[in-house]
Amino acid sequence: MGTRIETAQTLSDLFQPVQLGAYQLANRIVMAPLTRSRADEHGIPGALIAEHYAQRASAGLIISEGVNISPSARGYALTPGIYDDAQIEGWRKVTEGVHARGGRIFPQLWHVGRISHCSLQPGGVLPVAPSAIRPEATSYTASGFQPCPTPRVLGTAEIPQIVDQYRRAAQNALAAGFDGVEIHAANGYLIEQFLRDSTNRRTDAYGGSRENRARFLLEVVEAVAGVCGGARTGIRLSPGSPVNGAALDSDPDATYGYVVEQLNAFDLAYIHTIEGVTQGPRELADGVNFQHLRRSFKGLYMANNGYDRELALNARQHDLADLISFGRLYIANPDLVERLRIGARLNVPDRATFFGGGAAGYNDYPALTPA
Ligand code: 8OZ
Repeated sequence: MGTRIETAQTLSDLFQPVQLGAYQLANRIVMAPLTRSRADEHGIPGALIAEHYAQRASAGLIISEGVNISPSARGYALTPGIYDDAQIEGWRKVTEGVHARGGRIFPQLWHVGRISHCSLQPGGVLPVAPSAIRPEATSYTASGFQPCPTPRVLGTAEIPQIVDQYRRAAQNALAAGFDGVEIHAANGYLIEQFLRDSTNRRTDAYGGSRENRARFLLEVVEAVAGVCGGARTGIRLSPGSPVNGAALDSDPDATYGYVVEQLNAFDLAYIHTIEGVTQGPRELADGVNFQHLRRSFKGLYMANNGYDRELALNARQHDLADLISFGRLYIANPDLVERLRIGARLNVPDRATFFGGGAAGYNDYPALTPA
């Protein structure tokens, strides 16, 4: 390459290998989970999706879009699943493509709970949730965005069945060649609906006290880590985000602090935290102390939300995070690691192609150097 002047930025350990649980990652840059609604109507990821992730394999780790753990887990049309053989086969091509380019990939295991619509549910039934509280939120159906209905309350005896669906999804993920899994416990979906006192009015062992509201989350973690091992398991949390009609917990620091302390028993690879409001400002987290969560947790801390090059370099320089995940920037920049490393200009994402459609606005964003 001839002589190159190393700047402080290119020497940042953001671009250096890091041990994350069972794996040495090539760098500390993570592709954040991004729902793009490009699977088929059976939730099977095809060649389009495989190409998309293969293009982004230079990330230290890719976390896939949310993946439905069961037919009832679905709240958005054309999102992929990981509960049947055809889906597992589809994912195998994804993981092979990423591995062939030296990357690592975890699927994000997802159950939407009440953020769904009868038209997306098997048999047209109501979506399920811890309590019968209708969210002020919409679900993306075959006929566009629709208001979510009042959900059906899960019976206590049904809850172990859902935990079991997570367990099987984790087994399927390993069968499909994934390197581990991330549990989606953020953004007002099922796990967080149990956790927050704003969305959980149960009077059984899964509601009431903080310990009871965290029970479902911890049972899911136990099941998934039991399959993958803690060193191949991560979890995503959004203590300060009121999205999907879920008002914040009345004491986020105490509730998520309790969760993180309990997670230490499972030796997870990481917590992946949305700092601030999902897809919104970083600042407005109603005083949630993310650094306290980080210090309470034994594994690595993966920070997310609105990071750019400068914020990410700063986070490493001042040791505010172990890894940084980028969502929006990864939509339009398949070679984001290289662009950040040399400070190159970034492609601008096109909102019109975020959800649904084909290769346009998905696989046609150029790399600096054509692959
Ligand atoms: C945007 C659109 C659809 C789903 C999340 C899985 O917020 C999502 C999601 C985001 O976690």
